[in-house]
Amino acid sequence: MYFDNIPEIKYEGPKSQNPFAFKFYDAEKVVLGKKMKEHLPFAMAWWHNLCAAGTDMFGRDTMDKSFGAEKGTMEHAKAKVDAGFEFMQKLGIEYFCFHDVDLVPEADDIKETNKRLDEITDHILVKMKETGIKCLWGTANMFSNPRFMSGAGSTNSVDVYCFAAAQIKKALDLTVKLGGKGYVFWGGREGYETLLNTDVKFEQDNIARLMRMAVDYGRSIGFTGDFYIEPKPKEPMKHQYDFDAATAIGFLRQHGLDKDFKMNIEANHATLAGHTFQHELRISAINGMLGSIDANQGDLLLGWDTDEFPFDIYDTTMCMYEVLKSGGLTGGFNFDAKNRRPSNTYEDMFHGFILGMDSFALGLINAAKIIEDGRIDNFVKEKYSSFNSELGQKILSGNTSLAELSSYAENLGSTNEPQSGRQEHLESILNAVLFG
Ligand code: XUL
Ligand code: CO
Repeated sequence: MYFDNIPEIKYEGPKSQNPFAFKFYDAEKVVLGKKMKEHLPFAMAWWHNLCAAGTDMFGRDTMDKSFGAEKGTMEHAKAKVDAGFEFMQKLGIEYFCFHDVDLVPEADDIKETNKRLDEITDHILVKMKETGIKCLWGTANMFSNPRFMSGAGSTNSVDVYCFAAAQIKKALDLTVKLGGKGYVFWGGREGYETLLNTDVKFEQDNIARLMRMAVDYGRSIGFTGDFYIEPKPKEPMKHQYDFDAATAIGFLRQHGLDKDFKMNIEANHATLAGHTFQHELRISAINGMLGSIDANQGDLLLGWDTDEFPFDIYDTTMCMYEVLKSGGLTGGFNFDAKNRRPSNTYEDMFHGFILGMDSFALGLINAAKIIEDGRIDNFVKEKYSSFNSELGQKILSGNTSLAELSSYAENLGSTNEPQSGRQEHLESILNAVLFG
């Protein structure tokens, strides 16, 4: 037991002052015909919760994530597994996500790393059977090792490209072994620092080739889940090719990968791209590619990826509005979030997840209210109702021409005005629904 002094976290309602209770997340509560826990398949990110200990550019670890073992050993890797499963069980979290090198200390030789990965995933499988906790998605970390300094799929080195291929192959093996629902590509080093030394087309085509090989290999070993691209515009690179959802979707279509891939949308990456979280979700959803979510939030005053636990209820509300309207996720809500550096105790780890899970539960409750209220949806429907006319229908079915539309316009004179967009009114409806 690693978290002896922390009880199982239960729902106690908004009035509860118990720091170790949910105020809004009530797993069994039914919202719009489904239990909260079914709407919100939450996942723990191995890297932030079990590995990251507060080191930043200016200072060392502030948190103790040794879990009683010497760091850099297989004992430590096992202690992380045991602590992680105890943590997830106490919170009622049913999924986890991992990078290959989150699980074990990376050896110099890839064969030795892979042996360690086999050993640790045997142990994880035992824990999964014991607890019923599942794997949401796996991925390969192709950004930390110095060999990836100029990219993985986008590298200029054939050798490095093969190292990337080897890591993806192994990470896919592990994802299948653990029954993962998805496999993520986050292109942390897939981009450039300067165009002076970069052949963008060469690099992008090579990334697509690597993804194609990953799909072929994954399908050949029985992986039936979704591949995901997780868009992010920058950091660590100055420019990253998977800039945002629209760019990534275009890339997938260009290379014939769109049937196998969906988006994993991260809130903080959306705002770094100059979009709202809701925008990225909407663009993915209307293209049939809203797969999974990295649930966190950024700080709009800072220009980097702060990976905070979600707290902004407007954001979680509009997120859940998009998710509900798109029919739910095939993936889940992975808390790609970490405690602030001075929040350095085990208790803080729980507080982070309680905050995040409550924020999404509130978002779900609010989004259901917006949909049940109907005024916003009706307004949008009504806004385009002029296209219900005979001529509007001809436009929508592609059965007219510029000449026909032009002669119609000539007969209109100056009488026709577009209707008000009523933004302020809609914003006030939103507030009334949320706080009324
Ligand atoms: C980095 C990030 C990653 C991905 C997985 O910004 O979000 O942790 O989620 O590689
Ligand atoms: Co992420």
